[in-house]
Amino acid sequence: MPSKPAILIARKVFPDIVDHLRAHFEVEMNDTDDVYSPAQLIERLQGKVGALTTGSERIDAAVAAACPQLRVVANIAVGFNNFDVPALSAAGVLATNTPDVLTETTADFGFALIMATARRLTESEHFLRAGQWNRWSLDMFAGAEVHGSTLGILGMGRIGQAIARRGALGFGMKVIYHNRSRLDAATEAECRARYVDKATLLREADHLILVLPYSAENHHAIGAAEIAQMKPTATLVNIARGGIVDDAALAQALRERRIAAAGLDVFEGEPKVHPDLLTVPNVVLTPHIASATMQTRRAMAKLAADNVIAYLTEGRPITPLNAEIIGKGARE
Ligand code: 8YV
Repeated sequence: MPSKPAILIARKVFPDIVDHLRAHFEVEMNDTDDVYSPAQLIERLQGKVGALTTGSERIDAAVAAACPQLRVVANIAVGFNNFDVPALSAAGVLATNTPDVLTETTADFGFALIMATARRLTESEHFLRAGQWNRWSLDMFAGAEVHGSTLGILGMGRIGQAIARRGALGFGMKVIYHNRSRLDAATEAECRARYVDKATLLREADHLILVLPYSAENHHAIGAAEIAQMKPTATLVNIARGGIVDDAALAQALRERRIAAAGLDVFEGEPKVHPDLLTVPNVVLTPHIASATMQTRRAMAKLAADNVIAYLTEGRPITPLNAEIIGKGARE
């Protein structure tokens, strides 16, 4: 019997997803949560036709060239800035991501961070745990209103829209947004969101949340100059990607109270966190968990696996990023 084609799972995933893949492929899996070095990744990918990756594995022209049998890379993430998609297309490697299955869960978490940041949840908990709570006072940990305030959203894809709905319908917020391209009128109406330019967004938002994909153009889209345009009472939440915010500039602004507070789920160079962010009190810090419910993480892993299976068995991936190469230069 001919042996099955081989694939690599670059990070530990749920056992039943591995079994699902084993029905079709010889599966090699990184059984740890340690990220392969670039050299290890290339070594492990030798002879593999497919790979499941996460945001931590860089897949670019060098990887494609060093792994000539590789036909498909499936990211267990909606963001795909770890892929050089044009280079993969040029090399004939199909790339996929996991849109939709994480939208609502990630929007829930975005809202959790808005709430926690505005209402000083972790700062006040640390105070209590440290045994410092010995009396109550009228203005103790007084934060910013969320209901009825102005929610600013930078990046208005699926997740941005889901956050807009929560803000407008659940919290009676006035929602403004800025995006590379304006939404159609029906979607704007459904999200109850008004398009504004970036300067207006920065100036008017009481709570600004970042939900845009990372790209070289978006590097430090929020730096000292942008923070300076925000209200001193405003909060900033980043659930998008590290590198979109200049973390050093943000830490300084928080220390100097040039904005009230921030909530961060993603960091430049994570899992390292800028040391200055660890010492300012007015920031809520979480370790890149916006999509982390068991149900959603399972759905993401399943979709990535199904993309590999669908492409390698029938040539029809479910959520491709470069479908245009199929039949026109894709590796066979
Ligand atoms: C992932 C994310 O869990 O989907 C994304 O883009 O940021 C998270 O949901 C993370 O990137 C691991 O791949």
